[in-house]
Amino acid sequence: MKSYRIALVPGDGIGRDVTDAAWQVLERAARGAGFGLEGTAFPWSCAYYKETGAMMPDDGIATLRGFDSILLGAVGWPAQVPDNVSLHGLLLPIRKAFVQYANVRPHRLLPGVTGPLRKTDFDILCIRENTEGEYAGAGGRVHRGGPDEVAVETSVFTRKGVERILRFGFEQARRRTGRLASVTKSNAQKYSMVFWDEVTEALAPEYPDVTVTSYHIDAMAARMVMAPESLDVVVASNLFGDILTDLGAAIQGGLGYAASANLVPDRSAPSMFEPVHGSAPDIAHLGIANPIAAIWSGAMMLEHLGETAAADAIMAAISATTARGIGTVQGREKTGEITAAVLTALG
Ligand code: GGG
Repeated sequence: MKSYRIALVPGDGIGRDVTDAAWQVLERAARGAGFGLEGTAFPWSCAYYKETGAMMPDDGIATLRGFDSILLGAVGWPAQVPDNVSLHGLLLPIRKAFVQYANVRPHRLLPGVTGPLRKTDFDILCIRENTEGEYAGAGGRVHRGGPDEVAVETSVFTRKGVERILRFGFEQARRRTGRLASVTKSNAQKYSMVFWDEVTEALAPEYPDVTVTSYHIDAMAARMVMAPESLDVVVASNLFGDILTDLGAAIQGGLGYAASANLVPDRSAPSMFEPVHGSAPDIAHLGIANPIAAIWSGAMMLEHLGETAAADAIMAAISATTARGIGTVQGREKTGEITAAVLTALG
């Protein structure tokens, strides 16, 4: 029987609650489809940092390299570890080390879920550049604490990095409705974002079947609220994509429904799958976190592994669950009840 090795990194807070839920569903779906999943859990988290002084061990990346995929929960426990330390100690190094350059985040309403908008017929695929840009970690501070203190955070946009994420966007658009929206702020940011626009224009002739339109980030934020049905594939830099996908989560009913895949498109290293939400320390381990985003992320993992039937079965089970109203009102059902309903729907 075919079997996949999955690294489980539940992380912090509700990351543990929702990863447990997703894993139950993934194991059931795998059994039903006749393949195996062998999960190995790693305790890397803020608690681990408090014990060891690092979010993961020195050989953490080398260890993860031996797996087919990584399923991550959430990172951050600001009362214990500053958020920038935890993010730059675990999530961002994994994305960068494996060159998981395409962060793919679908935004659409599940049956029975009511978002805040009157328009409900949208299906947006946000693609966020995931390895450089504004999260490159380049910069510094001088004259700390004094009146002349200066902080500089440098965005890094390489031709290789911009070209590969735009190509990925064009290819996704080609598979869907042939519409690509490229997001910049090239009126104000005259180096990096003008460069991004130039690369977009240079690639466009290679994809004559795709209509590409450039938007400024501010206009795109308004469009996602006012006319989400006008959008299909949206490609943006690391920071802009991070912000737009929380907006995308909001219009799809909340962060409890926002799934994501950090993809290595050429499969030369493991991809990582995680809900868009954070660790929500205020509700950690109360059993009230919505596990749907994590379960959906798990379905994206199976899709990436080539187990399309099992991925489709999970998505059908999620839809059947929300169509019954389960998991659609914040706090009404517990994490375990929503998971049980998805498992029942899966059969
Ligand atoms: N589920 C992943 C998680 O912990 N997200 C919190 C967060 O702020 N992530 C920043 C990022 O995606 O770059």
